[in-house]
Amino acid sequence: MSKPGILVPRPMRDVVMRGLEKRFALYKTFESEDPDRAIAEAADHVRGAAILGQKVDVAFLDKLPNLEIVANFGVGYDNVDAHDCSARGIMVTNTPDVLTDEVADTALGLLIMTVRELSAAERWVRGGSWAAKGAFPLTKTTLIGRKLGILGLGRIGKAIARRAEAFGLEIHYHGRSRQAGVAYTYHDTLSGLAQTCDTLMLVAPGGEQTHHMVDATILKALGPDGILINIGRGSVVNELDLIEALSSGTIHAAGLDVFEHEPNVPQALLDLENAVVLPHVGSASVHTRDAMGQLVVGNLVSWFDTGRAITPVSETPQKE
Ligand code: 8YV
Repeated sequence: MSKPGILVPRPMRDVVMRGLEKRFALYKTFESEDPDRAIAEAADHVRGAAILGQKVDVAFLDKLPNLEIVANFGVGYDNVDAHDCSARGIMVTNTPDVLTDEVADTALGLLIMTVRELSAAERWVRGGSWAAKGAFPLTKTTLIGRKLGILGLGRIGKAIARRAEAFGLEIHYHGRSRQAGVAYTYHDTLSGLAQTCDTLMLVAPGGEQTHHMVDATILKALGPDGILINIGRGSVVNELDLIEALSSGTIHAAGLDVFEHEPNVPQALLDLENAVVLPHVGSASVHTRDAMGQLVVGNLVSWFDTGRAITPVSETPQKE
């Protein structure tokens, strides 16, 4: 029997390429000078796709009449229109769990960097200011006694909460519904959460439902001592409102791993001393990215061996 065809529109980690090459006929259309033509030529043979960030929408699906499964590299899959896939009977998988601890660790690191101004402090040493000017100014904010509000208490949100508990923070959350078996304080609105807390940790997925949820009103509710951390998706925050809030002192500081138009970060944000910016590195260790890659391969192999995926997304549940 011929090997199932897998579309790989963008280069992926070695662990993915090697894993897929063993089992499938790969269509690495990024190698073509005309990727659109390469996709059209491969289309009839393609039964699966390994996806890294690019849009999987109706236009994409229309090109691939025999597609059975979209294996997304990443836990977030706002790049994939999972409802359209579901309507066509196409399985969608993501890479949960294997990145939870890495992203939660990064989130706590970013929070401490932001509250204690650690990137500015490092620049102080490297720029010679320690020797030239003396001690780095005391930070106006401390982690001690903060009230942490988490938007999106999923697997990663809970791992962040567990770590934050160890730091002695009081934990609150907002999400679509109150969660059973969770001792943290639930708020049924985001503005209620922001009003109560001085630290807001965004772990929400991207997509229409969360687009610009954090805007001028929420930032005002967070207040002048407020710290905003975004480890989820840039689209959740209205970046212009955030720049204004940071410039005017509406909130104290922000730590951002994700942005609205990655990899582009507005110059106005880069110019602000009270913004700590990271280049979307939440899960970005070799260990964790390899584990994510293995799960992409595992989902495709499992699908074509057994008709079952390992980690289907909620819109395309496994049929029993
Ligand atoms: C990756 C992520 O940056 O898993 C996610 O949702 O945002 C990150 O782990 C992404 O998968 C693209 O490499």
